[in-house]
Amino acid sequence: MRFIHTADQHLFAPLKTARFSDKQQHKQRVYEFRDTFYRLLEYAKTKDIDLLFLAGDLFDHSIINIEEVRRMFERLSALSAEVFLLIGNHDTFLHQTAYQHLLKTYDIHTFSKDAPAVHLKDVSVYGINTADFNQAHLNHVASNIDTSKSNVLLLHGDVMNSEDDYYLCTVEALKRLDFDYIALGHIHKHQFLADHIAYAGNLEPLDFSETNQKGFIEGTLKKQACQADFIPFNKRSYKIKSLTIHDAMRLDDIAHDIKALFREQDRFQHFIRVILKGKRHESLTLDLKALKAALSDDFYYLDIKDETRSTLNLDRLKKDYKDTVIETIITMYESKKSKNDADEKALYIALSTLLYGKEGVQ
Ligand SMILES: [Mn+2]
Repeated sequence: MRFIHTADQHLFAPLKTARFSDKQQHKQRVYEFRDTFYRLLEYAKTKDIDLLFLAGDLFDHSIINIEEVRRMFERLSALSAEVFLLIGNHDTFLHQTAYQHLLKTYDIHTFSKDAPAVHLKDVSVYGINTADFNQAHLNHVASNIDTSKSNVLLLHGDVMNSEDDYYLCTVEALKRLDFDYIALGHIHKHQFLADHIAYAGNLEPLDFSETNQKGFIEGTLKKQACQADFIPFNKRSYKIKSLTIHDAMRLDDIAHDIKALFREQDRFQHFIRVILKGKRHESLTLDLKALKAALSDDFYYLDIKDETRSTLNLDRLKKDYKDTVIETIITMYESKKSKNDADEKALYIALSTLLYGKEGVQ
């Protein structure tokens, strides 16, 4: 039997940490999450998938529209595959009666504490929702399986870091159980913990903390010989590169080099962050807004971080500009008790503007 294991779609999540510059782009991205999931369902049809495992956090609980959920379930029920939905820590609203009713209406298999198993002809699928998990319950479920059939377990939580709020148990404990495949959700980085135990990861990355490839797991379920592979599937990626500049470079040169870091198809497709490092000339105000604006037609999404150092020498300036506002500003900065990055940035912008004026991008 062919299966697909996917998790953590976080559909309709507000994507607060991705820092979109405009509302339209944010909205487009929210719908891309859904569209990638729909694309996966189309893929499942073409591959004659028998079993679709949704290992939790299909939705994100913040703001959800029941009609969107209903339409999603309608799509799922149109598949010839049997669909199994586990409830993670982000979509606990699915425990509510209205949603449980919808799931039933659309023939989507779910799990509860009292009914953790779905028995089909050759396979039994078990699931413990995040809210229902405890070790004794897992042991109880595992001890009652029929080992003459193929058995699958769906779980949503952490099995690597015992400090996580949703820690379940160790990987070793899972390996000791008699399941032929264990489909995990919660950790967004896809990984195999054994040949038959895997996190699928999420389908589309949420923000710059998720730069690894995204996708799902496709496999063939066999008694004690499960074969499964990761399939890349995301539409967009988050990519981070650094650019070391030198003090002879002006804003135009920097803009040119930022663009040259990426292939054209990547610039127009992905979320890109460039970290500027190295030394900038003391006369250069690194106006990131101006730089981004100059490159806005060349990138789908561009974020620039400034970690450069100025060639300005504060001690020399204090001497050269004694009894002027320049000396005053430097002295004020130096006497400030708790200084942060923003203070330093403000100081250098003020000084280079006073000394050299402001520069734009041609
Ligand atoms: Mn989760």
